[in-house]
Amino acid sequence: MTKIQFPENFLWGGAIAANQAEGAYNEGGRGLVQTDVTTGGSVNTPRFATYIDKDGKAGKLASMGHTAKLPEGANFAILEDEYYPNHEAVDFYHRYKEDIKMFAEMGYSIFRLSISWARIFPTGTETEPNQEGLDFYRSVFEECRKYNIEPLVSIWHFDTPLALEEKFGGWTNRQLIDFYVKYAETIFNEYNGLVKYWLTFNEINNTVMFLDMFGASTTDADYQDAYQHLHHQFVASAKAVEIGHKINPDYKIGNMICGITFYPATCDPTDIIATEHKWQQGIYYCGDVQAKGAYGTYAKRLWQEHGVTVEMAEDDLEVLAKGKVDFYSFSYYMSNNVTTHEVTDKVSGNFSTGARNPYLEYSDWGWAQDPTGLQYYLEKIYDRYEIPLMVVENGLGAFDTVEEDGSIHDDYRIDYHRSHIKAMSDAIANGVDLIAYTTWGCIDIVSAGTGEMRKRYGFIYVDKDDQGNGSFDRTPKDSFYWYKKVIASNGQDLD
Ligand code: P53
Repeated sequence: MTKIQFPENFLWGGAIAANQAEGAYNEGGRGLVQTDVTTGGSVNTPRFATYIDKDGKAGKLASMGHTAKLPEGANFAILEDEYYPNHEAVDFYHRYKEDIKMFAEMGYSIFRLSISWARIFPTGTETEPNQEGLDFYRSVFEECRKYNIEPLVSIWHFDTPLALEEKFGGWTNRQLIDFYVKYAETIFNEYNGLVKYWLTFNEINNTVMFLDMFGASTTDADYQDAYQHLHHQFVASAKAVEIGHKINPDYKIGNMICGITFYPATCDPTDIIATEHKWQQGIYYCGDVQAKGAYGTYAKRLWQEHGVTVEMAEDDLEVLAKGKVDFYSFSYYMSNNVTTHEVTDKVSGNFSTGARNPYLEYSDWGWAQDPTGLQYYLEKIYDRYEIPLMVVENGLGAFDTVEEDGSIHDDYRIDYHRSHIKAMSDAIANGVDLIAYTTWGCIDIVSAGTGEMRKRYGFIYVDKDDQGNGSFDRTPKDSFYWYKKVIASNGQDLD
């Protein structure tokens, strides 16, 4: 076995997102976002976005999958008899000092969080930013700096202000580019000197990657919207990169891809091609634009397959070429099998689709646990772009049991991280320039996919259940003390 080896200045830490952690959804002048009108779900029940239709009647539509549309004349609404888990989330908004102190105790040198756009520009179109929102994040970043923790800031983590969704129809509307760029420019200026590392769009590729994984309900019109939506986000991201570098040439600005490793389920050559095409559609499509500054050669085929015409402004391609990211970041949870054959043993569970891999174990939510898939992804992507990489999400969503004495023995989570850290070390030994690892949900937060609390990722337990009951008290799990040792030994001590 290769010796575990991480570079001396490797950044260790954890990651959260504003809408899943902060709560305080109607405090500090914050505007609404989609998760504020989204109910809780479970592994088999979708989350629903709630609305009032033009006749004043309440309704709900499945919120994930990106293809559901509000009925004509309806408006998103918070309904009295529904429970919305993100409203309070885990109250990071009021408890960030306590939380960051615990991250520091684990030895973090980096902490990934997102800024909530709607705290800065509540409806997205204001001419002046909301001072209370700016002050909140300043205070969070100062708290990080107190402990020498480098903030890694996601500018957008699935949380476009709801008003932009309703009035402009969201990202299929080109006008969103300017609203986003203004927001990005505002925070680049505001936090100059406090923040160095930025990510433009969290899991930008979800918009297309999951389309054909949700089955036959997807239409060509959905593809048209998805590719247009993405083109606007690419231009917005590229413009933000250029402006960020002008504001501070030392800013390091990255992209963020939902990294799923795709394997052919059989060695039938048609499965090999289908798998390569899935990499192109799901993973490379966005990575190529953001890291190489141009659409891949296969993009035309992808558009043609669904009769898509991406509308571009005259200088868009030039903007993309000038707005290449400084590093490539991604989340990694699982691999997936691709096949052209009929699948009898299908994986179920939210977001995990395709043929079951008999060599792997699956989580309680159906996600394949595959550390070698992480090594594969790291080596493949580094070979393609040769720019520094960051793993900015990785973790195991699992049920935890609190023992009578209050301790939480989460050895399954420790095993998961241990094997993935080894995989990263193997990739580094093979020449990959990996610079950071932020585990997902350093603290328990609301699940994005299911809205559950019981799907826990944290090294810190939060006493809150799926109905919102609990003290919100924080307790270190066994993994907390384990990760502390890992960081202190720069990845050497994984026992
Ligand atoms: P949850 C799907 C597949 C892979 C990652 O997910 C995904 C999703 C969308 O849910 O999202 C990322 O909470 C995302 C985080 C999210 C995390 O993975 O559904 O960036 O916001 O919480 C884990 O278990």
